[in-house]
Amino acid sequence: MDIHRITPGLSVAPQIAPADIGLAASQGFRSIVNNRPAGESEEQPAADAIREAAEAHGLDYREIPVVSGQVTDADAAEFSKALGEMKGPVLAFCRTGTRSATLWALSSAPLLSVEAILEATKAAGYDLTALRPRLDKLEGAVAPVAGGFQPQVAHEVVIVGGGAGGIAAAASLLKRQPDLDIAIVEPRAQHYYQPGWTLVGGGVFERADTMKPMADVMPKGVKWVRAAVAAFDPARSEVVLEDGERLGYRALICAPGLQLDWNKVDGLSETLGKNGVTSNYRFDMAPYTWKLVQSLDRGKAIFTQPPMPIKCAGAPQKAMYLSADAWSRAGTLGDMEIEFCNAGAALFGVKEYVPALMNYVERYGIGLSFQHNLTAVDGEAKTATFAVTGPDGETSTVEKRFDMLHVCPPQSAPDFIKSSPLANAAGWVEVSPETLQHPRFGDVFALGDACSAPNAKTAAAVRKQAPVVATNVLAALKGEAPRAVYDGYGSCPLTVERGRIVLAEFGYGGKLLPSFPRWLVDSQQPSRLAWLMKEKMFPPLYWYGMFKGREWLAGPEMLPMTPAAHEAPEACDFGPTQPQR
Ligand code: FAD
Ligand code: UQ1
Repeated sequence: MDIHRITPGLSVAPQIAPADIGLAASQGFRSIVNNRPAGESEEQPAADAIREAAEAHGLDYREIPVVSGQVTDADAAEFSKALGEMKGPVLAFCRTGTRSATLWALSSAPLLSVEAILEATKAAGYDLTALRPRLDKLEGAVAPVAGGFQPQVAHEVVIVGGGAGGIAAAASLLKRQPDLDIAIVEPRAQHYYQPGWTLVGGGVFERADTMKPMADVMPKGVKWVRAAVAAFDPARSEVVLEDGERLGYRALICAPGLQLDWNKVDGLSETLGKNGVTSNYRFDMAPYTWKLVQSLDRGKAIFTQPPMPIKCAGAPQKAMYLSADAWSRAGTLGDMEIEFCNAGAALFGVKEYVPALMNYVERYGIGLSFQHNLTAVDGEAKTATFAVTGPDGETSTVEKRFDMLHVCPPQSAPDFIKSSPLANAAGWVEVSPETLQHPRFGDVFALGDACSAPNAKTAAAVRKQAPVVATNVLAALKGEAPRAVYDGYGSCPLTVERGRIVLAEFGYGGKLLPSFPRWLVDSQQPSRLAWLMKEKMFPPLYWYGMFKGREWLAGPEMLPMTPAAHEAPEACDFGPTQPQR
């Protein structure tokens, strides 16, 4: 099969046979358009056989027959409409591919310049210079057809987000294929090392230690598109930027992080950063946590935790223990009343770590209030309101006074993800938890906080996810099934006191996955060595390990090649593939 790519959403080919359809599917095509009238020549395969093969492979199929040398504007309009309606990328064919290319050229003329059209078709192997007078007449003449092609740039891989997941995935891809064409779409000028914010709030790091210019973390060779993605058009393999520009891709990696929903708590945004209300979940606010801790020598401190999932589920407690430790060292702990108000029903989701944490809860005299969900804050009155769910399931409202309030905000998938075709019912980018490939769009992958995999949302998880995504994306680009699998690893270094950490490391189902032997770091006990790692080793592991493609202790587990994947190209579908063990 002789495929000529015109745009990321459309390729054209000379006559294809029913046997070619499986190969087309394995290369990522999701729809077939037949532009050849039936019975044009004797050797022409029956259209019905092609339709049946397409249907058998789950591809959309449509016939828009046009007579050679007589392509009409109405044909072009029908073709454009079909492209808008069918799943992409689309493979269109006729006897030589010229009619299909001509249909694209005519349908694109209202939107693209004539030069761009002629260049794109020439690059694909079709010289349509003879069409120039017709294209000149059409240029800009018709309002864009809904779903018609827009001017666009395309990359082999487009990554949404230049945070932990986006940069790590790019680094892992480049380690495997240094010349890969990758664009990262990221609007921010700064990259934040968020795991450091707990230590800023605990007076150990300066906030400047947790930030680098985005330009400095972009891997060499990657194109940084300084813009925000507004929408996804996975049927066409395109993302839409805020200004309406489109970016095409052969593989998409989504890593836009999650959204902090400050406004879901009434009055919170207005009072954050004053009146004793703070949060380590913000770069600019973490220093205020430490300032408050130092300035308080008596009174009531409340630490809140919203419903799961949140990023770094231990962070609300970490802020609390480090504050309590500081009051303890200052000799004022006895005059402080500390309360942990948690929307959930347990101190930590993996039961093995709870005893070590409870020791600290008792040592610091912390009151535990479960099923307490923060709903409102009145900064001036210094009161926090909670929706409290009782044992009978009934909800009541409880108001508490505070001198210091550390808020971990409610969190959800970014709005532009929630409203996209990539989202699952809960709003996250839907992925297979093992391969991190989208189950409906085989050229889409996701990692980090925005993906639906049920792991602990941490940078530690990203460190293990990035090599899995990189391996599977490269397989997908070759039309192969993904074979690298992620075990759900995530880690939460719980700073129980200044100088000691309970290093929780676990995978799917709460399975303990310690990186070190017990004699070195007993993960269920506070460890000095783990603190040393958090302070001295994890930042370089992040900046110079996972951002440089050095996959220390993070090599992905590979599934064996299935015989089918070896022998029959049509069996290694580019589409959704669950690993078979
Ligand atoms: P992020 O790193 O948040 O990056 C997302 C990126 O996407 C951002 O740069 C953003 O600008 C960009 N973006 C957003 N919208 C768009 C758009 N529309 N178009 C393009 N780009 C967009 N993890 C640990 O492993 N250990 C810890 O100790 C730890 N402690 C933490 C403590 C705190 C207080 C916090 C807040 C987090 C902590 N984490 C910790 C969690 C860790 O920081 C996150 O899990 C990790 O950063 C997730 O990476 P990500 O790439 O998914 O998201
Ligand atoms: C980790 O890999 C990581 O990201 C690089 C973190 O964030 C900075 C962490 O907090 C942790 C705990 C890990 C896990 C790494 C090891 C070696 C246990």
